[in-house]
Amino acid sequence: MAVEIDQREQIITIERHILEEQSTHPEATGVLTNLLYDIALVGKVIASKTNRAGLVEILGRTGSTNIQGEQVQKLDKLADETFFRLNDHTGRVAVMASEEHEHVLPIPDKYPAGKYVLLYDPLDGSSNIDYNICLGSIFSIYRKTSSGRGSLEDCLQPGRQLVAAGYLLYGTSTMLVYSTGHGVNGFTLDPSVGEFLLSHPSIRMPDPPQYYSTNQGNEKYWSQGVKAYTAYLQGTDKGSVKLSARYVGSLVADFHRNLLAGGVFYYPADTHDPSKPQGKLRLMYEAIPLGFLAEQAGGRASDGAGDILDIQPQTLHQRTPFFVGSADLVTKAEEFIRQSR
Ligand code: AFP
Repeated sequence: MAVEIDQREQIITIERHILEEQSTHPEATGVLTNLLYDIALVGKVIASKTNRAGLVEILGRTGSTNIQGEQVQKLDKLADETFFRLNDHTGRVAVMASEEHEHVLPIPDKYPAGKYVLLYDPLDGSSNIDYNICLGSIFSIYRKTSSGRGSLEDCLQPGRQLVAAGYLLYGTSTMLVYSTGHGVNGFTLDPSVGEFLLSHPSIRMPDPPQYYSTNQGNEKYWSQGVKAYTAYLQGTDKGSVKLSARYVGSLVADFHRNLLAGGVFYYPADTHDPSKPQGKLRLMYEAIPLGFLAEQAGGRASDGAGDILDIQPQTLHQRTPFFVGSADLVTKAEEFIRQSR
């Protein structure tokens, strides 16, 4: 008896998707393709650890060793090492920088240095670990511009020079969302087969937007412009929008929701901590890669004055006010801030 094959939906693995993207670039050598595979693997490894995060206590902690005789490590350190160790020896990367380290991470001399620069925030939202709330990893890839094995200068490139960026979301399922500058695609990990499958092709931020996301506990430290903007988002004035508030406190989760539902996330400059007048978030590890994805999905990202992607970074860990999401809402934030100056 002939069996009918359901042809309504294609099942596309991340490998196939990346390869198909590569085939549209005849000049491509496959190095970026393989680097993206490597990052998908990083995501699978970190997801397998975050899934077991709550079990550490149950499985036993003898000093710093668990019952399998493995070293018990903090998840953020483990995620950081996973990124580095899966990418240090491949010959694809020239230098790395991690949100967890003060200085750039050179490729060990025993391994060949490649042509790409990899920046990552290995486990964003780590203060949520103990509460079983979504975490994420964020990555950015640039081309090496210096002639050596990779340097700080290679890492300090503006977002307009990005080759690719994306994030892993460790939530109710694990997702990888990335862009190489040709739109944004999202993949969901099927844990039974260990493959990321294309679940969210060609993501565009929908209109009208639904949510605003910010830590409103900081409101008293905000400028008049940001306070007025927030009132606008809440619909308190005539002619303003009326959005619901949602805030997880894990940037990847907040960004992901607004990417799919439409909305704006902001972490403005504030007067809360005089050592961080630019707010909390990092330009290189958080704002630039997510800003790139927002633009690729039809949205925008700004520091309140202009596009995040136009900023020339000065230091690896510099902070920036960050407004990201639906284009109109980000532009509106800039207007409110400009008018209150
Ligand atoms: P942690 O990694 O320390 O939890 O910080 C997370 C984060 O960098 C980002 O993911 C959140 O959007 C933001 O900080 C939350 O900051 P607040 O706790 O000040 O709201």
